[in-house]
Amino acid sequence: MVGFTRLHLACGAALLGTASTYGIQQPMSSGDSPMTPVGQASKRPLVSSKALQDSIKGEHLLRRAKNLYEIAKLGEDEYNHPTRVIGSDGHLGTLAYIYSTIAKFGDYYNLTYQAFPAVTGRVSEFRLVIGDEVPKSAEPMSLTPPLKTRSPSTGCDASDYPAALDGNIALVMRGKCSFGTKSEFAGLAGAIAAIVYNNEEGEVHGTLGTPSDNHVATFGISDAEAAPIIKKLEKSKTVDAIAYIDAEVKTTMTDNIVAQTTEGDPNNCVMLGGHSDSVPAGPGINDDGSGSMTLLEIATQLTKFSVNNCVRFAWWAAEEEGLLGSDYYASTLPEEENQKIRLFMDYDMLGSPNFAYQIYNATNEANPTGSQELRDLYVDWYESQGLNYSFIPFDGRSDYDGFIRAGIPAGGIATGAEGVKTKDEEKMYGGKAGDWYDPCYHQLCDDVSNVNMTAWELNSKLVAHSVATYAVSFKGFPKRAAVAATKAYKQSAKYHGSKLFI
Ligand code: DPN
Ligand code: ZN
Repeated sequence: MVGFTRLHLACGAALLGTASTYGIQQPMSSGDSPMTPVGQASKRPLVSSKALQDSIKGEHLLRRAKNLYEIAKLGEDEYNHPTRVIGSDGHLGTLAYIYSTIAKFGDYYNLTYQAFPAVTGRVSEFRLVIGDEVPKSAEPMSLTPPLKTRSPSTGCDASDYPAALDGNIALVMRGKCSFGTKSEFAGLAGAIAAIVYNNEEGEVHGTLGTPSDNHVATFGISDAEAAPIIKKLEKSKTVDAIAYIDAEVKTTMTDNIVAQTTEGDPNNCVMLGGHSDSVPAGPGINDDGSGSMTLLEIATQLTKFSVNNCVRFAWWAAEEEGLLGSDYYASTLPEEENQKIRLFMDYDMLGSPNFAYQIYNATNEANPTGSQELRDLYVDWYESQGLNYSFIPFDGRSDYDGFIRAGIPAGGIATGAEGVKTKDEEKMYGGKAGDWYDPCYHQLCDDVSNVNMTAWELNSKLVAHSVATYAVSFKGFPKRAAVAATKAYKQSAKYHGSKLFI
């Protein structure tokens, strides 16, 4: 075990285990030390996009990525490989690294931990046999309970689940309502398990979302593997099946870190975030070491400047468990605090090895007004650099989700996860068509070598541009409207992080 104590500290308190505990090198040359002493704010020049962009250096980012990998190794005792998953020493070390880096800047930032409960699931073993077949696509849903027919509809009404289901396994089509709702109805009807089959092509990588006592063990299977079973069911009404899952759902306390400039109009904040955690499988250096270290570097460089508007940085925890930290933050903001956030910018996966320059296609039609102005800021910047860019769906795959649902304009950039690069994109960005944008996505090999430094440095400059632009002025940026979750977004978002929930 590493010598690390869990920390919950108020801003300014002494740190018990700082980054130096781990032999982590701070990039001193990147401007950590020459901080303007407290009370001399006026002596700092007003931030400009050019100055902040110029301060971004690939070597500083790389140093931080290496630090993060060393921190991920703290997870080895428990996981046998580097990881920064919540609850691990790798994640606690990440939080200490971020916190201690920002704490050095004294009262330039108001720095806080926000603790919240994160519900996590673990499936140690499972087996599903339907008829004589073992469906290859069978995958237990995240947050499925352990194990404690038939329903041909989408199963979104209790009446879709007949009494005959008691003691049996429900087979339900995907669609219309969440997987969690289906599992709950199946449980209430006495089913011992539920299988949701895809209503479109492919496998179902789903999550049940917020746990309920009525949830039953739930699997997803592909449309192709469901088709013959449905045929049999149409003929014979029942098919023999065996389901087994050994799983656990538990609650871990973890923390978001939020740092806000003490200077700048506190009623008009530009907010940005990346996630501090990784999946259990690996160290998460691109996902989202890239975004979270870009934020740390920009928060460092920003201390050389003064700002007109408040700048608020967030490092979310438990993104990989379903955007839990950002959801908690956005959904618990009092109305008055919600109104102070002019926009939220999401920075998750900025240096994928087989990258594309992706911009979330966040329109004002489907999202809070201002989202599109942010989208266009990214467009203008890539165009000004003579670079190509691609719009990608704004459908709930990262931490912007809670903000949009809370009525706050949002957007962001990314470089791609498990998606496959097209021929056109190969022409636009180089790399390799047919391969994933990030071939190490959610795997052990997401290490320091899994970051394309050109893409990461360039995107970090764009992040710097976005921060500096709004730190100086919101001129031309739409005023905040009252909180009203956007219906169009709610209808189109089908992801909650990397998992489908509907
Ligand atoms: N939210 C990312 C993850 O943490 O798995 C994946 C992702 C990022 C997907 C950005 C699309 C865009
Ligand atoms: Zn991520």
